[in-house]
Amino acid sequence: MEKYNHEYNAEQIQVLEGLEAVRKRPGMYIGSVSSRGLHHLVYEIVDNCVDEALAGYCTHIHIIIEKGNIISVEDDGRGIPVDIHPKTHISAAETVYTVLHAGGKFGGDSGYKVSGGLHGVGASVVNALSEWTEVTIQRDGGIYEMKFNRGKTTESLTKIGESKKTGTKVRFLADGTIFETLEYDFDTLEERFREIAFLNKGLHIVIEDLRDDENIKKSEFCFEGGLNSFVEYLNQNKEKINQKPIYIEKDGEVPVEIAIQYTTAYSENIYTFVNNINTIEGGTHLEGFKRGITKVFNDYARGHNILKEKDANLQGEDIREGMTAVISVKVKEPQFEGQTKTKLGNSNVTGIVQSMVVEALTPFLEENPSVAKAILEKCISASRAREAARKARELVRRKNSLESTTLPGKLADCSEKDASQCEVYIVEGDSAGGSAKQGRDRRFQAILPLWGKMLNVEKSRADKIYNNEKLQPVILAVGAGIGADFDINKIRYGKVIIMADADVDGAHIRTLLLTFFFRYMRPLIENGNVYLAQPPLYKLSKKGFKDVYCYTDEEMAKHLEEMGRDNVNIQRYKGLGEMNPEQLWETTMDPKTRIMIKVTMEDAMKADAIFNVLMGDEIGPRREFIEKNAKYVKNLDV
Ligand code: 28F
Repeated sequence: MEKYNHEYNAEQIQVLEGLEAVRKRPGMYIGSVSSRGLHHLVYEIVDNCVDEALAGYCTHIHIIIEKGNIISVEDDGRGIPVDIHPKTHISAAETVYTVLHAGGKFGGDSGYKVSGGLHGVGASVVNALSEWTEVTIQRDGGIYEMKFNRGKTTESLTKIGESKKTGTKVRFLADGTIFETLEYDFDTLEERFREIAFLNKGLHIVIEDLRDDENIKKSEFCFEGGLNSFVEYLNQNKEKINQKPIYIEKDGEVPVEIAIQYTTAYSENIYTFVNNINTIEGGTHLEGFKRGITKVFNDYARGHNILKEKDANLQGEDIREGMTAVISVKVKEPQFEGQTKTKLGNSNVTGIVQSMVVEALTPFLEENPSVAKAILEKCISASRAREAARKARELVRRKNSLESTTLPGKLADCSEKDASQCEVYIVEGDSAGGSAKQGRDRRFQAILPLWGKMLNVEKSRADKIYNNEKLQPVILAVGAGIGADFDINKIRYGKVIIMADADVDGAHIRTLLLTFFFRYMRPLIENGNVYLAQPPLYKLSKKGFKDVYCYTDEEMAKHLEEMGRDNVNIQRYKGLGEMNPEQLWETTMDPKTRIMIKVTMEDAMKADAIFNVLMGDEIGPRREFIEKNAKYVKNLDV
C-alpha cells in the first residue's frame, strides 16, 4: 500500500488555523448554522460535481441521505487529482479538503464564490464543519481513500485497490456541536437538485432518502430540454399563449441561455441564474434582458403597424405581463451585490444580454408571426389596462385628497409616531383580532383584523387590487402605495407582522399575504420589514410547575420529559382565538418573549410558487400543495 504522509511545515499549520477559523465563525462561510446552513453543506459538495460536469467530464451525480443523516455524494467525473501538491507536499485531493480555498467567499477580488470552473471550493469548509468526512477517488487505475475528523486528517490519501473507473465519492456527517439541527429536508434538497438538472441539460441527478425504512424516497432528474423544461415546469398549471417556449442562447465570453413562455395570467415570473446560483435580487443580466425584450417587441409592433404612429411605446411591464422566463448566464468573475448577495453587479453583462436578446429574438418573431401576434395582443391589452388603472387612480385621488391620511376603519392604531418603532399585526378573523387588540401594548402595536374573501392576486391586475376590500385595508395601513407607486419611505410601521393560526388555513392566509407583498410591495420584504408571528401549539400545566408554552412538537416532548409526563395537562391551541388577551401577549406579542420569523425574499418566492399552484386550474396539484403547505408552516427557515 502506498501512503502519502504529510510533514508539518509552516503551510500545514496555516491550514489548520484556516479550518479552525471556519469552525469558530461558521456563519461567515455558510451563512448560518441553522437548517439552512446544514443544507448548504450538501450544495457545496454537489457544486463540485456540477463544476466537473461543466468541464465536460461528469454525467451522473448520486446523492443519498443515509441513516443517521449521513450524506453521500458521488460523481462519475475524472476524480480529484491524487498527485503530490508541490507546495504543501500532500496530495492534491487532501489539499482540496484541508486548505481554505482562496476563491472562497471572502478571498480574491471577486469577493464571492465563483462556481463554474473553480474546483474544490467549499470542500474544506464542509470538512471543517463535519464530525467526520471520508473521500473515495477512482483515478489513474486505482481506488484511493482519505479520512478526516472535524477537518483534521486522520488518514492521508491511501491507495486501497485497483479500478478502471473514474469519479469522486464523499460521505460526511455534519458536526452536531456546530449545527442547530442535523435533520435534512428531502423536499428542499430535491427542489434544488431539480433546479440544477434544469440548468444543466442532460445531467443526471439522483437523490435518495434511506433514513426511514418505512418511507424510502427516490427522485431522478435529467432534462434534455434544459431551460425549456424549466419554464414548462413553472407553467405546468397555467394556460399558455405560446405552447413551445421560445429558446435563445449564445456562447461567447458570457454564455447566455434564455427560455420564455407566455401565459394568460397577469403576473410576471422571471427567474435568473448566474453560474447556477439563483440571483433572487436580479441584477445586470435581468436589466439587459428587460431592455432587450422591450426594444424587440416595440420595434416589431411598429414595423408591423400593430402600434400606430400616434401610439405611445409599450412599457416594459406591459411586455412582461404573463411572461415566465428563465435566464441563465455564466460569468467568470461574478460580482454579487445586494442585501442577500444575490444581485449580479458586473456592468458589462447588461449590454451582452441586451444585444443577444435583440439579435436572437428579432428573427424569431419574424419567422413565427402567429406567436408574435398572440404575444403582442396580450401586451397591447396590458398597456390598455395600465392606462385605465392610472385614470381610475387619478380619479380616486382627486375625489379624496385625504387618501393618504385615511386609515381603514378596523385598524386599531398605536400612539407612537416614529414609524420605525411601530408594529402592525395583521390578524385573520375578528375573534383573534379582538384578543390581539386587548392584549397589545397600544403605545407601539397596531392591530389590523382582516375579513372577507381573499382575492386571487395572480389573476388580478393592479387596478382591481387597489379596490379589493380585503387588501385595501392592508395597503392603507402600510401607507406606502403598491406596485410602481410603492414608496418604502412612507411605510407607517417598521414591522409588518402576519399573525395567523398554526394550521392549514393559517398557512393559506400567510401564503396569500406573502404573495401579495412579494408582488406589490417587494421592497418591504427586501428591506426586512415583514415578519411572521409564531403562536405556541401547546400549553403544558402541572401542579407545582410553571405553565410552559411549546412552539414545536419536539419542544413539547422535551418539556414533558422534564415534567415527568404524569398528570400533565396538555392544552392544544387550534387557533389564536382560543387564547385570552394575556396569553396572546405573553406568548406571541411581547417583544421580550415572542418568537418571530423575519421573512426573506426566498420565503416570499416560495410562497409565490405555492400560491401559483393553489390558484391553478387543476385540482390534483392543488391538493398536494395544500398538504405540503401544512409543513411549510414549520419549515420556513429552510
Ligand atoms: C462528490 C464530490 O468533488 N468532484 C470533483 C474533480 C475533478 C478535478 C478536480 C474535482 C485540481 C488541482 C484542485 C480532475 N482532473 N465530487 C467532487 N471532481 N476537482 S472535485 O480538480 C481539483 C483541482 O487542485 C479534476 C483534472 N482536473 C481537475
